[in-house]
Amino acid sequence: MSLDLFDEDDLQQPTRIEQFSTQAFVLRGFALPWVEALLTALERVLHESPFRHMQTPGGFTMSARLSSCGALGWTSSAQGYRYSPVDPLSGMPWPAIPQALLDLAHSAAATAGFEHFVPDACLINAYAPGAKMSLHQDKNERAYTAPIVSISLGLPAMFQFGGFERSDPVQRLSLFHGDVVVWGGVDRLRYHGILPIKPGTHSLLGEQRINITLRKAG
Ligand code: MD3
Ligand code: FE
Repeated sequence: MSLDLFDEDDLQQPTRIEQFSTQAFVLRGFALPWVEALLTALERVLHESPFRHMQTPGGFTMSARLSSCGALGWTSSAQGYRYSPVDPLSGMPWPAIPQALLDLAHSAAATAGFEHFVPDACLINAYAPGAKMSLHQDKNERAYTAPIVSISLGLPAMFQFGGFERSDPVQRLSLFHGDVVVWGGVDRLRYHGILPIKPGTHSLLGEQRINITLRKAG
């Protein structure tokens, strides 16, 4: 007699969900089946709207490079941050959000309990080793009822999430290639950031981390 330890059903791992706050979840490896499609889609988006460094309103240069796709993209200047329907680099509308990203975001949001998520803004951050994102709140979106879905690719990162004041204590969480974070509701306005990326080389993405966030901004 043989035990059927490797039944077909076992080949598709169930989603490992880690709840790190009331309405904040990490879906470990959720994006792995989509990675090839995502990288192909990203290549097309970045050809039209390449990564660029942004200036903060305080006059600093952000260490992560940024691009966007969707009806609204993120822009920043001495005047402040805002969502814009036009890419200031090309003078054209941002590229559409690729279908693979819409599907993944919808499915990840539903898995975390947020039904009917239809994003209209997608920010793409590229971190070289040493790049970071200081503690901040995401509060330029009009709809705080919608969640944000974040996809991590490439080098790992140490994510920080805090409270509702910058000075509140922070918890740390490691994010790896293929992890998807979904947060919304009561956790939507928490301060969060990324510690400086450690040097390394990822087998698919090389010396970088890419983070894709899908939002309902308009
Ligand atoms: C917020 N990006 O683009 S997203 C950003 O990994 C941004 O590039 C980071 O912050 C990045 O605005 C982090 C992931 C995230 C995860 C959990 C959160 C943000 C969160 C929980 C509460 C609030
Ligand atoms: Fe953020």
